[in-house]
Amino acid sequence: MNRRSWLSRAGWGLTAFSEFPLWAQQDRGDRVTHHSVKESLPFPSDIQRPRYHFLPPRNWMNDPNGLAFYKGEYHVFYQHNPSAAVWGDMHWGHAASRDLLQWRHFPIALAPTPGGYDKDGVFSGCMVVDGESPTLIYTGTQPEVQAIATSSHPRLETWSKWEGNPVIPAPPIGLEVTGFRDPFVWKEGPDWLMALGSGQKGRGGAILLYRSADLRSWEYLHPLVASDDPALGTMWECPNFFPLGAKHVLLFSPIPLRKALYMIGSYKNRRFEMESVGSLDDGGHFYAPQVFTDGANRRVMFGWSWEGRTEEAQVQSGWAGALTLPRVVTLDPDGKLRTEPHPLCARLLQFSQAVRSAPIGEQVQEEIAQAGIAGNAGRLDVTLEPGDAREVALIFYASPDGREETQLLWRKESGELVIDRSKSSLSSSQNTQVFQAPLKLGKGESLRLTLYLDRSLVEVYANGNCCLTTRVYPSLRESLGIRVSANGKKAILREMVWRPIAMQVS
Ligand code: DQQ
Repeated sequence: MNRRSWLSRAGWGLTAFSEFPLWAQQDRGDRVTHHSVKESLPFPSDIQRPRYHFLPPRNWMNDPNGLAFYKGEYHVFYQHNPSAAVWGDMHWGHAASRDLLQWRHFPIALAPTPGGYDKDGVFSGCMVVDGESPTLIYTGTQPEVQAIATSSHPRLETWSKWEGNPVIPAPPIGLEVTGFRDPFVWKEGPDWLMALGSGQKGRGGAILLYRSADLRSWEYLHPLVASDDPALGTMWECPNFFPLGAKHVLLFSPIPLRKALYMIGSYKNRRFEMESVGSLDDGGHFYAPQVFTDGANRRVMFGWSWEGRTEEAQVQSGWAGALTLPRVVTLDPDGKLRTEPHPLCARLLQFSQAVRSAPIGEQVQEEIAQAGIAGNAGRLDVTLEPGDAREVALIFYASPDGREETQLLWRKESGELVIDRSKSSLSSSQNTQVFQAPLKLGKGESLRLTLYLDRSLVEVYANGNCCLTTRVYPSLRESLGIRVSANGKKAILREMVWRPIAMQVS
């Protein structure tokens, strides 16, 4: 395994453009259950609920499922507990969007059938279109089996489970598996192929490969890829497998690593040979992503951003879990995976406020404040030249009295970008663990940061090659301040641009 390739690759840099027709496209008047503006603000006094990341109207969500662009609309299905803000009683929630940003929430797409093969939960899966027939392929529990459902509804609002389910009733004979779930299906010539998350007892993670002619009758072929490296976990959840440039990419979420990894390699004779492995996101709150192809043929990824607070705090707030922004996945010319926010994200933003070329010191704080740069819902672009500094910091969500603040630090010596949440919240219900991503800067290279701040959900993109999704829960309404600091005399703030968001989405 190429250890150096553990560096995650992420992109940054969007051109903002301003206005967006708010909820104008939302209510087409043909459904009574569509979100109205009023319904979209179910938690008016909650200062931690994200405003522009996707999340259900209420209660729990985890992995994105069945992502698809179908008949001009983007569809997101997701693991959902409809009756509480904690994991359990897994259903598939469903929403659709024309722009990947504003969503109409639909009724539950799939629910457990009492006494059936999915009585204990409708777990993760994907969607394909089989001729004219949109089909969901998912895991039913307990035990873990694979099943399908089809829809003839033009907007995919109603689904029927196939009467012959489950389509794969048990793991292959002779394999002792540590898990058997989360089908990812694609078409290859006349065949449907399925990559299934698994692991071999006493060995390590594995992805099992199946083949079918009709999505109903499946034949086990062999492991698409398997590992006996303990550093890569014991069971690989939520696989995604797709061609990218001249290579193939596998995404998976290994138990017990609590992060999502990618492998780049070659695919021959229906076996995947891994050439490099890396982390998709190092912020500690990104898991089980899914990739689909958008209207312009881009590979687009949504990840699940889980909470970083206690279950009690989740239940009290009435919601838990969100999706990241959609990220475009590409291969760099040097063969590394890059993820950056989808160009449509620029539509979220409005006018900008900026500070340019100022030495980092007391004066610059004045300039930032005078420019009106402050807030908790928008995009912040910052270019810093560290000069002789061993450490530079971008501080956000800072209260005027200094009691709350979140620090993003670049450390020269360790070559790391660190997110320090130890002072993020006065509430003890927040997990304050520190997260870091490797980030070495070449001689004279600037630190280029793009942050999407959305109340408790923060996405950081740095220098086109690292990405951190992190949750923080400031408790004070006035924790909105933004500052920079450096422990050297030559550090310069080359540019700071703040673009607040222009619309209310969640
Ligand atoms: N979440 C689902 C499983 C999947 C896991 C259950 C990953 O299908 O393996 O909610 O978070």
